[in-house]
Amino acid sequence: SPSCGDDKKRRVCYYYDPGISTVDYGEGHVMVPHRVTMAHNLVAAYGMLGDMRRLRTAPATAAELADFHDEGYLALLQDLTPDGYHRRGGDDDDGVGDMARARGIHAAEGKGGGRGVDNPVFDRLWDYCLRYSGGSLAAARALGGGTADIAINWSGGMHHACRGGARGFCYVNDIVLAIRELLAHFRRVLYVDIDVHHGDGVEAAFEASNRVMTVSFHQHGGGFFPGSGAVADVGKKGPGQYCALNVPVSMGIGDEEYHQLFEPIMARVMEVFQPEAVVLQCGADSLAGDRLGELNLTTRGHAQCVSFIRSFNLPLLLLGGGGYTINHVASCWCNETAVAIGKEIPNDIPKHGFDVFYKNQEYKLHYTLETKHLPRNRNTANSIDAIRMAAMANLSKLKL
Ligand code: TV1
Ligand code: CA
Ligand code: ZN
Repeated sequence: SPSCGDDKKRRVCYYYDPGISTVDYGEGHVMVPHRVTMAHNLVAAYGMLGDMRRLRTAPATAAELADFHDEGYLALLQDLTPDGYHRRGGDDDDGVGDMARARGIHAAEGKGGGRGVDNPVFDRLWDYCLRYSGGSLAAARALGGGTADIAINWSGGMHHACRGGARGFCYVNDIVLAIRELLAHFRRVLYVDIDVHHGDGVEAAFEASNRVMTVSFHQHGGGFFPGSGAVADVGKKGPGQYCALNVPVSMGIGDEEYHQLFEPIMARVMEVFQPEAVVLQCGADSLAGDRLGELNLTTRGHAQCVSFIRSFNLPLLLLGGGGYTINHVASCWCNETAVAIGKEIPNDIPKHGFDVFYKNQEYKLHYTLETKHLPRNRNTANSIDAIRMAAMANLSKLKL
């Protein structure tokens, strides 16, 4: 089947920390960590846990996070409490103060209309950061130590977090931490990001390096967050220039056009960059019917990215990321777990404790939506060709 790539088996390590299952960004927030628990329960219901090794995942330590993050920011993350006060005292006491706001964190505004804040302080925030980062670090170590061919952490993939602050629902950048771990074992690491948003935090962290290439596919234009990641954006002059590649698309792109970009561009990236390991951020907000994203990928089209990257047979780290229609997200990551293992799984969702969540997709893994509910495709054959040619031109300038 085209969605499974080659049939060769891989040693897959799977990291799931149940400690994230009850984490709550606050009422009405679109980011729901529980979707990872739903994915995990689906993976279990399909009988896939026995096909993977599950190694102990310990929460990361503050010292491990300090490998990338600013110590002052980490101290603040640890110190803030949801009621808007500090555990140990910091700046003024007007709730989540100026110091926090400067770091991108805000008191959750419970009352009033409109959308809430992107990065609220919630209960067990620090513990949550340690757990999802611990999973990505453990996964990177399994690949670095050669004990796994593919390592999975669906709770990771928080690509917007910066060295000194939170951004776009991301507080700690587990991807940067994992890549830094991989760099201890591999000469060159490729980062690929199919989340609907630009992977700006990871791109910025490795902007000056020619040992890490970052490639992001994302929705762009019309004020879509974060707004960066134009095709001309290849990084500052220096050794890392052209080691950042951006593939912006317009709303409504479907599987066929997406893969007219993804496959030729990624095949060329593999040729020119010759990575020794790959990190694939599998943000599921690029799926059709997402609450935030406006692309039209199916679960098969999304998984085709995973199987295409897998077919290069390099140590591969699979991470989660965005994804805001949570039954779609769980279906997507469960199916991609099957792709990682190299197993065919039936389309009928098995009966399990969470199957009610899949009622409005008729209990099918590969859900379908009515065309009238989908955003109009604003891409044209010409615009796709132009983006592919511009991306290829950038790649031809990469000299290592
Ligand atoms: C609380 C409650 C927060 C409801 C945030 C959508 C909400 C959004 C909410 C939301 C929302 C964004 C911005 C505007 C920047 C702001 C995990 C100038 C219905 C990786 C992050 C998107 C995506 C941030 C993260 C974006 C990821 N969109 N409802 N917030 N300000 N923020 O546009 O890449 O998926 O939307
Ligand atoms: Ca992206
Ligand atoms: Zn996203």
